[in-house]
Amino acid sequence: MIILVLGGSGLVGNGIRMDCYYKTTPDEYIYASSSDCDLTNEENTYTYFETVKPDKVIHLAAYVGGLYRNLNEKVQMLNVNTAINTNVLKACHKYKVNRCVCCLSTCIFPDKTEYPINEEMLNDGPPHSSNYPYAYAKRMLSVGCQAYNEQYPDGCQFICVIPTNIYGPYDNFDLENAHVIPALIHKCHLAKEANKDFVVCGTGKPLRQFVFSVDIGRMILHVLENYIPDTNNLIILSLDESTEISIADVARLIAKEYNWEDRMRFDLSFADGQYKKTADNKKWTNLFSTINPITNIECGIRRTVKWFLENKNSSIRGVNTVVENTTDGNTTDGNTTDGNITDDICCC
Ligand code: GFB
Repeated sequence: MIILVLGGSGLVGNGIRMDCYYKTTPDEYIYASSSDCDLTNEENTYTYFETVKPDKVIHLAAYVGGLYRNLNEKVQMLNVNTAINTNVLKACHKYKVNRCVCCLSTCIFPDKTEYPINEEMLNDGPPHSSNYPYAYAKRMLSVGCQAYNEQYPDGCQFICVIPTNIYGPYDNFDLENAHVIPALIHKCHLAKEANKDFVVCGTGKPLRQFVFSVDIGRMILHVLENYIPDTNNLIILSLDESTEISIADVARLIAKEYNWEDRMRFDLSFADGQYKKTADNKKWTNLFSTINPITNIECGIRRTVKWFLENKNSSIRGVNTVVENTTDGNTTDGNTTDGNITDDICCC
């Protein structure tokens, strides 16, 4: 079997690479980055699928970023993601792929809603104002998956996984565009080096559920292999809602790794974005109780800081490689996966 991982050179693509559980599989995994194929271009996408002839696809390619990139690049978030998703679904159908797992994010759910959020609540209202273009582009991806599944029941089976905030090695650590954990790891590192304050954006009050990239990699592989489609092909991937943590506490865990807690302060001139998006993982635990995310936030942050320090002089996105407007799941192009994939990443 050929498993094609689109956006495979990024955070989640490497999470899949680093997962021990499925390493024994006889399948051939192809990790594609935007330097292998421009998925915003229909012809390029078809040519690439014709060449690779994938049996199954894991679709991670997206134009993504943290809160501040979403606030500053609304048009790209909508247009680039819509183009990619349209071409990927068309190609999976045209080249008779038998199963495609697409990756969304819990920011797609309504902002004004009951908590915890579950898979049935997707269209109960608009997403948060800070990221609606990205959220609607991802909602349209789930609409596309449903439409193909209903019109071509014997065709490619499309499934959508919906992770909470993901973090880990091989992330984008760009100071402006990155998500909160990689951005703060980079900022705290620079602050300590320069003997300056470690500045956290906003009030630190918002709450998030974080899941480690290797755990998400395993969960996605499990869905690819074992998920039996039901009426609603959506499944939230998350730790339990009791693991929800404030941004201030996350920042403290990062500062602790640098022994720089006393120099932490908040810059209230920055936006807080969505206050919370508490997700319910009951559908997952009911279906797959044996495969649960195992990495707690303390351990995950310690491993990500360790990876950052070990690789800061080689190619880390957003640190010493220019973050181009690529679509590899917020990665820069090419050789980021050449970083040393050490097995010690697998066990805490
Ligand atoms: O991870 P993040 O950028 O995304 O930000 P969201 C989370 C929170 O961290 C916000 C605070 O409340 C920020 O104010 N924060 C503090 C920081 N310091 C920093 C910093 O230096 N950088 C960043 N980025 N945040 C995204 C969506 O929302 O979640 C995306 O916009 C995607 O589309 C992603 O869904 C998973 O969790 O707010």
